[in-house]
This record gives sequence, structure tokens and C-alpha cells, in this order.
Amino acid sequence: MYRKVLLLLSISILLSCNDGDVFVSKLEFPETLEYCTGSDDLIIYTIKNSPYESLSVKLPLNNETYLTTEGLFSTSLSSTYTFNFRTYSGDPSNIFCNSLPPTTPEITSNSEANNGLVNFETILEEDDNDGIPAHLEDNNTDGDNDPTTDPTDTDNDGIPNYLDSDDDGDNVPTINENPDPNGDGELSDALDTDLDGTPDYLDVDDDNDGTLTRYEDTNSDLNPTNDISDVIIGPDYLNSSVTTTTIIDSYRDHTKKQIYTCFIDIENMILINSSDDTELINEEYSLGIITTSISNYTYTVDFN
Ligand SMILES: [Ca+2]
Ligand SMILES: [Ca+2]
Ligand SMILES: [Ca+2]
Ligand SMILES: [Ca+2]
Repeated sequence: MYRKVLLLLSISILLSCNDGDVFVSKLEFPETLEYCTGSDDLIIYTIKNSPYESLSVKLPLNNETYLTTEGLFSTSLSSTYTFNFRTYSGDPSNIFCNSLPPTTPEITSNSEANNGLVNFETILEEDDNDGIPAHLEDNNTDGDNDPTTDPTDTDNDGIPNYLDSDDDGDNVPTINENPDPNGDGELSDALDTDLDGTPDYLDVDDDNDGTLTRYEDTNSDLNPTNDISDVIIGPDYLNSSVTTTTIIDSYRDHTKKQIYTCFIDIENMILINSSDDTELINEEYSLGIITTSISNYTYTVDFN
């Protein structure tokens, strides 16, 4: 239910005037929010140019962590941390995130709420970005076509294949083991150097010379691709006539892409127009979404 409310693209707000008139005003703004951080505050805003209007909320700076932390969080509005609906004489694009706000455009009206609750709901989606679609990284032993349930973990490192950037744990990242040379999202052409029926990205001994790929790492830098005895043939882990063995029982750092989507709404607020004291009242208003993408999140994986 909470999500449904948040996803509404436009929200109607009951506008209740002092004289008792009640009518509906639509506040329709872009769903994608912007934000800026200052020395003390986090300012989240959205603007539009037809007419020139903005919605903004000022919050304590530590609220910024909610944007990249999974879960539900709430913070209260106050006389210091307010929600504002403003109209302008011109384009307000440069109003925000500016230590010295420009003198124009003028703010032609300002409505402010200093009570109510700002709610954050942040979800995280991750991808190993290894060139293989997630649904092809699961043996689907449970038959539900969902790689996240009963997931396959080829190297038993605790990272399921659909999130593992090195599926066979040989310290050559899957994307560098050519799982899909023609890039068509179908893996029948996956490189199988030793033609043993196991594609390189799932093969712990890629050249089938009896020495694990992970151990064909003479300089011990957790990267077998730069240990090359014969430049014509290439790395030793793909050269079956080279079996120099260096015991390496640890994994290179893994990487993944993270996308945090934070839905922000405001509940139980009363917006008061500073010039005529009209009140905009609403129970729950979907302010919008902030998306934060981390393309190369790096993390360590313990060797089992
Ligand atoms: Ca794994
Ligand atoms: Ca993978
Ligand atoms: Ca391999
Ligand atoms: Ca070799």
C-alpha cells in the first residue's frame, strides 16, 4: 500500500481556504528529484517551468544516508527543516544548490509546512555486470525461473552466480572469460579454450593442464591474465604446455553495480501560504524518486 501511494504520478491536494471554500489543486511535478548538500543541510527539490514552480524540502544532512541505505526511514519537519511550494517570476533552475542565490527570478509566492513527516523508502538492485543475463546464471533447480531463489553458486564462495563477477573463482573475471563473444545474450558461443564442455567462465582449469587457473599466477597479484611465458600463445592459464604452479588461495576483489531507488513522500503536512494564510492540507504526498547508481562497487570475498 505504501508503495502504491508513492508511485502515484500526480497527487491532488485539498486546498482549504480560510473562508471555508474547498477546492482541489493539482501539484504535478517531475517524479525525478534533485538534491544538493550544504554544510549542514540536505535540500531535495523538483522544479517545473510551466508555470515556474518548485517543491523543496530541507532536512538535516545526515538524511542523505537514507538515499543509499536499504529500508524505511522517517524524519520530522520543523520550523528549521521545512517543506516549501514556491512560485517564481522566471526559471528557478539556479535557485537551489547555490550558496549565493541569484536575485532573479523573484519568489512570487511561498507556502511552507513545518510539521509532518518525511518518509524515505529505499530499495537496492544489484547486478554483477559480467555480460550474462541474470536468468542465465541460474541452473533453475527449483524450476521457478527466478535466479534469486535457490541460486546457483558455482564456486561456493557464498556469492550466487547472478551477483558473482567471477563465477568460477579462478581470479579471471567472468566478463574477461568471454561468456558471450557475439553479445547476443545467448551463451552457446561461450569460449571453451580446452574444449572440455565447460565454458571458461565456469572452468577452474581453463587450459586443462592440471594446474588450476588461479594457481597460474606467478607474480601472485591475484590476476592470472598478466602471467605470460609465451607472448604468442598468451597467458599461462590458457597455455597447456606451461604448468608453473603458485598456490593462491584467495580471491581478487569482486565488483558489482548497485542501484538505489529512494521513494520520498510527506505525510500529515499543512502547507501555509505566507502571504494570504491559505492552507494546503494533505495526508500523504508522493514527492518523487531519487536514484543513485554505483557502477563499480568493489568488495572483498573470503576464500572458503
Ligand atoms: Ca559464486
Ligand atoms: Ca556472474
Ligand atoms: Ca575460468
Ligand atoms: Ca597453463
